Amino acid sequence: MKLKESDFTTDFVNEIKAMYAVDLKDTSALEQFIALGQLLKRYNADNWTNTSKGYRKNDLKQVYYFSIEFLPGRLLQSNLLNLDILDTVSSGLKKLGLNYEKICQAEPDPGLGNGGLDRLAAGYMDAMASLGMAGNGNGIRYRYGLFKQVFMNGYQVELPDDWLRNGNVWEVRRENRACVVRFGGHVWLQEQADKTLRPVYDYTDDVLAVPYDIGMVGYHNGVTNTLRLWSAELPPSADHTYYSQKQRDNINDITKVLYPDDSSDEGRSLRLRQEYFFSSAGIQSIVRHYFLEHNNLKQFAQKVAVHINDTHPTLVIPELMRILLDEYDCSWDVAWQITTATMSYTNHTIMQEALESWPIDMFKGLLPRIYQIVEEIDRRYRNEKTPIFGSKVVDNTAPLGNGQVRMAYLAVIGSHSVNGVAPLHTELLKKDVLADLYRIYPEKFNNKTNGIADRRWLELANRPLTKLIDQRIGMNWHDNPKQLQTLTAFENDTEFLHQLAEVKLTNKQRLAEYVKENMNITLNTDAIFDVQIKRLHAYKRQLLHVFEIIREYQDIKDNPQKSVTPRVHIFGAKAAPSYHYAKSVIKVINALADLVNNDQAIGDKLKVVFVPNYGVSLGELIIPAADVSEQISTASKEASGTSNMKLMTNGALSLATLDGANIDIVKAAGSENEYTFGLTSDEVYGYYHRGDYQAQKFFDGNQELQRVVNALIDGTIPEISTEGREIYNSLLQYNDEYFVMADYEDYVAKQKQISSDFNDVKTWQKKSLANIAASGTFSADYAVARYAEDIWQVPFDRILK
Ligand code: OX2
Repeated sequence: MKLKESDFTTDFVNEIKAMYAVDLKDTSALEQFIALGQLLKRYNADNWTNTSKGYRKNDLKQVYYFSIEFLPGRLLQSNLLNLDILDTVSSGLKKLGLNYEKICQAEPDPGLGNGGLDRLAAGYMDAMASLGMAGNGNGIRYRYGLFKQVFMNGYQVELPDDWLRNGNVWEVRRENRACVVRFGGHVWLQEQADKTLRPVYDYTDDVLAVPYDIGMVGYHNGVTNTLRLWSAELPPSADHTYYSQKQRDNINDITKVLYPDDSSDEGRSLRLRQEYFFSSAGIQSIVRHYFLEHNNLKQFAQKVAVHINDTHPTLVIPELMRILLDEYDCSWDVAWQITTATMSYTNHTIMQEALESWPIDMFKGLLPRIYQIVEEIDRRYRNEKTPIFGSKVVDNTAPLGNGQVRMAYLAVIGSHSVNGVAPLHTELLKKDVLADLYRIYPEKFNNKTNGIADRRWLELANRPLTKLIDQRIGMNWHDNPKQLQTLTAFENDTEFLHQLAEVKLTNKQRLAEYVKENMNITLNTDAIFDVQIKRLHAYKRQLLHVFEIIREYQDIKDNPQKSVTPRVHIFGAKAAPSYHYAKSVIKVINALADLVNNDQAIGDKLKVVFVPNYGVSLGELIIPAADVSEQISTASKEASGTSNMKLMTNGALSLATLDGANIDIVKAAGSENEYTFGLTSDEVYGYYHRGDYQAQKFFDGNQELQRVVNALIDGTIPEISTEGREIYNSLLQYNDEYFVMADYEDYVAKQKQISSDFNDVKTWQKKSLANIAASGTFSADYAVARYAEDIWQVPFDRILK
């Protein structure tokens, strides 16, 4: 949009006056942020209205991306960038004597997700809008986010993430679009006048689903799509009907807190209610919207695509069936044809614990009509497939089995497309996790490698690098990130490589300032910044990284005179509140940090920083400062990974196993520009099949490893006697489920190589450049374009070369 700086400053001052009735100089940064957000919403109002009107007028096919979590990060800067008014607004604010950075930081970071899955969903919303595609998001408006992580005595403590405290300036409450979601009760079939049977629901617990819409602003294209988040409230009858406090609480609880856990059984019934709540509300609203422009269901699947982001929204399948059968009198076959043609599903993990299933009794009690429909899907599936594939295969893949409703199987059976998120992951789905279903429906399976919102992670998070790239190759890459590839022309340009190093230093200084101010640790910005940021999980193997730190520590202590390449090891990670092992690892890292950081003999040769409360905003600070990107999951376990892509585009070199999208990163940037190590996925499966992995053998055969592992239990690291022992036992008594011991030697060898290579600044920067140049292919714009072409069949405007 066009905006004159003087118009902006006038508008802003007026906005402040109207909202707060005080002078500008008396407002806080938070108030300034809210007023600015309000003003942007107004500036963008026509775009938002016209976008949805345009989709309706042209009767465009719409995609609805269902995800139980979205992790959008702060929106102020990305909205300013996408509206093309970032410079005008920041300089206008400066003219008014305000601090633009501070205003940006006053925005709360919505804690509406917990990791890569949710960040991916938010990135795809941005990409859909930027491609000019009719894409909508559908999720839950959690009153409280995941949790705010603080460390007390090195332990993770979870505080409530009250992100909505001051409201959410980007949202619009649309009470007139609310709908009722029913739980529990009895279902029976009532004969109608025309002798047909219709289900009738008695004694249900009704919940009002109220949508809050957030505008998803497209990049320089005037498009604004909608992310719709549902809030659970008392139904309209509440004024006339008595609701006990317990009933009220039950309703309010549905959207109160983001389910913090992917590893425990607690609150499972609440989680199931959350899943049905947003699935049902979303589908009801889609059907209602479809019938604004159509008077029969014939074109439904040509006009609507529903995407199931991991299994949590799988109940959209029986819910759409319910509406078609019970409210539109469709026959089963017609309803099933429409439903499967509409639905598509992405699987994000091969980890068994994340393949959701619900005890039938719980499911039936909470969702009796939906259960009847799932039973019928199951019955028909068995009847159709058993004669062809035999009862063993069908038993293993049917929606109902072992007393459970199996969500992943239901999602595959009820969708026309099933995709994994990196080539290796998709192959493992076909070969292992969903092998039987792949035999039955080979045509459904396809791969869509993940992508990241590069405008956020490069253009916004790393302004110095963006400026440098613009100077060299112009700005076309902003529209077509693959054009970053042209940077390779400068791979031997000493001046450019030097400038790259300067940019990195600037970003490291920025991070060092934050660390000094918030953690009182002084960082040596000449050191290698070695970064591991992701959820804390055994398979991601933060422990292997810990071993390297212990090794470095012992080495410096043993050889105080030896010259070493200084290191700063940086972690950011939240552990699920009930994930005991992960919390022990956090305690160990913090205790190790205390030991190392306070040892005079170590000085600034080695530092360990565990930044608390890692999230999108901290990622934006840490990632541009990274030299090394730790992507060290046990091969086969990380479906894709996305921090690997964000770090790559900011010029970090990957230290990586051949897992997930690491493989594709290495291919794109060239293996000479990354450090790969460890067992391959085939080797890991080899151990599984033979059953002959012996961690003890690796331990016995490597004295250095023995010393490192013993440091967990011999008092080297103070105050971890319980946690150290648990981890020690997980390795030696329980045979090291994630092959840390097997990969140790190769990992350490690569770490040593890094320490030596880092000293050759020019060669290092050349490798860094190769990463930046090759990173464009991991832009979410391309990923979403492929979803649109292959799966959703929705048109989009932008041509991506
Ligand atoms: C994550 C996967 O673990 C990660 O590898 C992937 O990059 C991300 O999803 C986005 O696809 N919960 N989180 C994930 O999967 C599940 C389930």
